[in-house]
Amino acid sequence: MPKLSAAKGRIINDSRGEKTIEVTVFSGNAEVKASVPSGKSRGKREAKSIAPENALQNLDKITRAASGRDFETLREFDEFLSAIDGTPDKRNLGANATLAMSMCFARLLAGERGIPLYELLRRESATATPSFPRLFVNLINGGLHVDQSLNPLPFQEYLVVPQTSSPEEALQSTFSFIESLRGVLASRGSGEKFGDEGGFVVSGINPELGLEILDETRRIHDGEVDFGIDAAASGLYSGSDEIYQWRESKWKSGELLKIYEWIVKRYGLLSIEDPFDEDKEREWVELMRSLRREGKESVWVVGDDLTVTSAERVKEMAGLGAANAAIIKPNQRGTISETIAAADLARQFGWKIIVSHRSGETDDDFIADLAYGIGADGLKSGSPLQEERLVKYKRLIQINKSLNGKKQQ
Ligand code: 2PG
Ligand code: MG
Repeated sequence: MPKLSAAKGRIINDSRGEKTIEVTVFSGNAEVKASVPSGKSRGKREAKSIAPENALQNLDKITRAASGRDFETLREFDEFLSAIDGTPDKRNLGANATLAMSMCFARLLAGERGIPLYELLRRESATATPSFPRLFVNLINGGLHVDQSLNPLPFQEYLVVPQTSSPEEALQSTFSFIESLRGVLASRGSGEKFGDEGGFVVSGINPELGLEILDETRRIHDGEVDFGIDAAASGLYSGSDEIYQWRESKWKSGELLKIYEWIVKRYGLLSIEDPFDEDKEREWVELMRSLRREGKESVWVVGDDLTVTSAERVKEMAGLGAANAAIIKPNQRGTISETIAAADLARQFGWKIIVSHRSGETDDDFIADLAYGIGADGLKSGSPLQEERLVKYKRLIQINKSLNGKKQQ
């Protein structure tokens, strides 16, 4: 089993131009690397990343504590990380430091066993059958992911979801959708501006406008696609007056519910992520009930800030009936095995799972192996116009090619 001999790290820039860490771990002759992303619209219950400089300082502490130890499984290594951190949210070592180490260890183990990373991750899961996820591609960026001087739309993400699980077809459909979307935006006089995840920026205050534009594009697009949104509503919520607000617009929760009911009907939405604040579970339950009443229970009501990739939170929210799908983000937990445990539990409750990037990304493609290996229903990785997002989609295609190669042998 891999023994860690050293870990060294450096500070790199993420896709937003902010600092993050890249870690290299050495074990015998092997050398592996991992870098970690960072979010902007973070849930308050997420594991805590710390300043990159401090996270790097903790690498030595981790390798010293690991010296001479054998770890048989990723879970064993991750439990060791959690134990030396000693807090429920990894604030001592930093969730960025623990995640980078956990990712490196997974790569070391896979290398030592001579199996692909996705296969190692499959074996870490209790319930997984590998399969290709559908792509959830954020093509219109809004909310906090956009320079506010551009007057972005209220919802953070307007997602296009090609109706195929072939990664090649899905990516091709996405690129051709983008070309048509460019035409539609130009005809509306909207110049090309981009948000944090490489999607287009549309100025306006009406939350429906992003869907209207995608729908106009869908009518000329050659290929079947669904739509989703991430309202990222915790960022819209003002607790003191119990109101959701975006610039001059204000909505009570009941009014927001009406908007969701309408757009589900109007655009046949596949998914709604973070429709309400992370602490307003009752509002989520209301939405689930209303969708059921309307015969729309197949819509994915997706927890992100609500569930923060925590098995505990997933269990609690499933008990309340607050959602039926979960975003799975490794840096919300800080280790890969805890991330997989949350995904496993969500699936046991019959939920859909969507593995996701963060708005500040690196060129690490780990989440593609994760999504395929644990058989996630979706992979959310932003617009392929941004290289840091595209590498994840390309990795899925590479996995597919390697599987087809094997079949032909
Ligand atoms: C989200 C993410 C990623 P952030 O809310 O789902 O798209 O954004 O990384 O800023 O939390
Ligand atoms: Mg989200």
